[in-house]
Amino acid sequence: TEYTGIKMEVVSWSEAAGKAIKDKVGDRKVFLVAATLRPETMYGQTNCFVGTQIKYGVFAINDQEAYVCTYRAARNMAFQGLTAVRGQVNQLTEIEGSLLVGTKIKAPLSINPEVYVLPMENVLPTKGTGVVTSVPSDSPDDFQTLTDLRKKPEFYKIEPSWCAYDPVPVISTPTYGEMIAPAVIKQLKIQSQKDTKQLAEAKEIAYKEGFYNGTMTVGEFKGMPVQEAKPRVREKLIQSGLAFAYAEPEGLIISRSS
Ligand code: ZZB
Repeated sequence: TEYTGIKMEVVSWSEAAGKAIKDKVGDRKVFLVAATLRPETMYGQTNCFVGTQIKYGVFAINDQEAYVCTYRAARNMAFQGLTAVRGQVNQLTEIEGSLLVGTKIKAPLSINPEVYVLPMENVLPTKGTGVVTSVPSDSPDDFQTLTDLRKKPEFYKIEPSWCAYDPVPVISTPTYGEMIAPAVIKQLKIQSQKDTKQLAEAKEIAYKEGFYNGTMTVGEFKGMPVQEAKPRVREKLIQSGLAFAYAEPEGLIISRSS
């Protein structure tokens, strides 16, 4: 699987993450790195998700930059030539996902340029980087999780202001209008992020609908079919240093339909 690694620069750490990380990274800029298959939706990012129980590492990529992701992802990146020394993983420290919640980060290309890190129950430690950028307009998982968090912020131990950004329309389709994810969530009568079976079906529908029938409604490629805009947005992100190509070795992937 060929992902795009989105570099979300830390603007301010949560109190707990600040204590755990600040003096461990030297002068490096630190980025949470999200793996996405939908670079064209980055205009609509409203937050970012981590798994509260997942162990993340902070990895030195070189003397200037450090990435926050799972060890597994850092190792793959090292073998894809993204680190100063090929194949070499330099872990500066480790941190649990729960402590990252509340950190403020930059969201490349997004209408909301700075967003917060929030908890999601269904983040898989075995896929991508373990960091998921959230586009609730086009990802049913993201829409449902954001809805859950907004209903019960105390339960999820978050400040209401961290999940205050509304979904931003990015893609329109003839069948689902200007926001696919909330429409599919409603159609399948999904109630919570615990409805994982229906959410997998919703994701499948949303992927197909967006890719084959979607038209961009924002950004530089507004009016263009998603199929044509997707590689262009990706290229633009990579050229401007906001993202990089990240491949996941075949056979280790939890398949989309499973
Ligand atoms: C932004 C985005 C916008 C995404 C969208 C999807 C959609 P797949 O197809 O199963 O490989 N993701 C990435 N890593 C993880 C993880 N560790 N655990 C859970 N979810 C993860 O899934 C790839 C997509 O799943 C990625 O693309 C990411 O969310 C999420 F509008 O990034 B995506 C209809 C989907 N729309």
